[in-house]
Amino acid sequence: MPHLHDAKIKELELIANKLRQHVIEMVAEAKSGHQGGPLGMADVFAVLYFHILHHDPKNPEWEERDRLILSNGHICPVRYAAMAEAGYFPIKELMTLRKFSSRLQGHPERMRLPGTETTSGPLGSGLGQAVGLAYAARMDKKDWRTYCLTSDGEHEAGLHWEAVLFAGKNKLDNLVCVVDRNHIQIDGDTEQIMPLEPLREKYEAFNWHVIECNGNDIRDVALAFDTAKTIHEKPICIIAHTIPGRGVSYMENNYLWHSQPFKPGQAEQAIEELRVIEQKLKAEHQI
Ligand SMILES: Cc1ncc(C[n+]2csc(CCOP(=O)(O)OP(=O)(O)O)c2C)c(N)n1
Ligand SMILES: [Mg+2]
Repeated sequence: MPHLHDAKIKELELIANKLRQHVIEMVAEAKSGHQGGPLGMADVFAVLYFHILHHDPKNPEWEERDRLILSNGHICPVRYAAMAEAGYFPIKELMTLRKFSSRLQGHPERMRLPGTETTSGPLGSGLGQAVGLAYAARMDKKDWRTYCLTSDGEHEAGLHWEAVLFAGKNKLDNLVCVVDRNHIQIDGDTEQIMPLEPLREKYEAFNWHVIECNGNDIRDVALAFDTAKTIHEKPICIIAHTIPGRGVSYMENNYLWHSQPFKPGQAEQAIEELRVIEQKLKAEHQI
């Protein structure tokens, strides 16, 4: 099992913090967009783009790259932030989020932005696409892996479970489905609107290997992805338990921050709180 050194953990924690700051600045500038999911998933994106994925930001169509499918397209601000930090495009382009003719639309558009792999937004459809890619990789005897990020709310779509069935039947061990288990959707708590539990047991019943992790703990997230690479004969589901709005006190666990415009002063407060966390991380790690 690859061991992550403390220095690498700190580096990833600081990157996740930076991604969160970008998300706030982007959505504030756009005057619309999603905050809860992107902030909750910043640690997962930091680990993926800066530790797990085989990719080449200067050559997004590199044939051997791992494929990252963002099924819950609405959390794309954090993907754009991770891509910019990784070198896919200039960081200043992040401020064009949701603007007319921008490559960074409110939901990702593959033809506009190389590296996004799919156009997404209609929830429930990403895993089916990811399953197709993983199946094709196996047919072509390719080593690249497919990662599909999904939200908990989109598990209410029947289409998603068809893909779960197919992957389980075909033992797609080159496929990882990550669930952002943040317990919120637009209108409130998933368990009140359409209960998903027992989620782990559901995936296991469909012949998947399930790993649960604290999605806001870099070490735990990295361990989950590294462990996934060692699993054979089953597709892997990583249930990442996250806090929506992570890092901003007034947003955490409040479903209203799935998406809503900032009121005057709120974005500034969010940035201030994230900068305090950044300074604390730097002081702890003597950077
Ligand atoms: C098929 C489809 N139906 C409805 C929507 C509208 N929609 C966008 S986000 C969302 C909430 C889904 O919950 P989740 O993705 O868990 O929200 P988050 O945790 O990111 O706040 C809905 C219903 C959509 N994008 N696609
Ligand atoms: Mg959710």
